[in-house]
Amino acid sequence: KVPWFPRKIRDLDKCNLLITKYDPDMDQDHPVSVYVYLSNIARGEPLPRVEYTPEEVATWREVYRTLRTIYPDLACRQFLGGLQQLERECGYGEDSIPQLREVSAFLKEKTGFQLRPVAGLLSARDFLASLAFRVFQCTQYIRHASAPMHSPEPDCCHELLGHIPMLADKEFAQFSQEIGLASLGASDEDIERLSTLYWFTVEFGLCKQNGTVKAYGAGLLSSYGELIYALSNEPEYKPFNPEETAIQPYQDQTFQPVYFVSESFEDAKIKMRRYSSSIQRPFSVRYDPFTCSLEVL
Ligand code: H2B
Ligand code: FE
Repeated sequence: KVPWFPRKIRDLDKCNLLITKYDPDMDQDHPVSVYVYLSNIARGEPLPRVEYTPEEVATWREVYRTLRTIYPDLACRQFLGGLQQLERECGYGEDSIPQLREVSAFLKEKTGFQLRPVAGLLSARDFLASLAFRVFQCTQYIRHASAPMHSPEPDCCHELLGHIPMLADKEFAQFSQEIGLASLGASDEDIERLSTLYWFTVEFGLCKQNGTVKAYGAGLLSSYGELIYALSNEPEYKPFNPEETAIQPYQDQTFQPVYFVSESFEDAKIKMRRYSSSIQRPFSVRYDPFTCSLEVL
């Protein structure tokens, strides 16, 4: 039996299964900020504007300033290009936390991606399904002020600094959507493998550029400590190869012991495509960008 999957963009209203991985009552080491709990945004409603407190803006400033200094050396070209555009055209900077509404409008013009606010970690299936529609589910709250350099859960520093600059790149946007399309109606085992691939590419991926290894994964680009570590000579590097990468165990509590390096985005996309087409499904899907819906063949 094929698991249910969204066919139209408004079906994403049903892709809202939140996972409680880090229960603040259980894990006293990770204080969480007071979440901005978001009701499901009904179709067509504008993204809510958040009035961040001065303390929250101070957290953002510290994160932005610290990371911004190391990006030129360690981030890939596409990321740097995206970030510069966001700084010029979308008010990115250390003085204020960008509003999702503006960032979403910016992305829509660059790559057709749009943001949807989400109150925390979503199930892998729901999260990946939204990518098929070029919708990125994005948290809007910020990490707790007592731990500005670390957040166990995705927060707006991770999304806005790690993910958004990459999603402004056409090729990367395509890569992300294709992982999403491959996930629709897939078995739980295939979702697990696609999540692992997502983890080692979109979150922790490295790629070669002009003979040097650079970071493109959002988990790296939003963590000062791990970004430096990943590009030091401590961790192990393996060439990105979906069959192998998909079954590599990963760490979500500490730094990764191993990172996968792609020759280029082009190369990663071709390999992922080949992998995705090997996933057995009794149907195939095609995305119709005019109606933002899927044709299931
Ligand atoms: N949910 C949210 N809100 N943000 C993410 O970045 C995210 C998620 N990543 N759910 C997903 C899971 C990822 O770890 C993969 C697909 O499992
Ligand atoms: Fe992420």
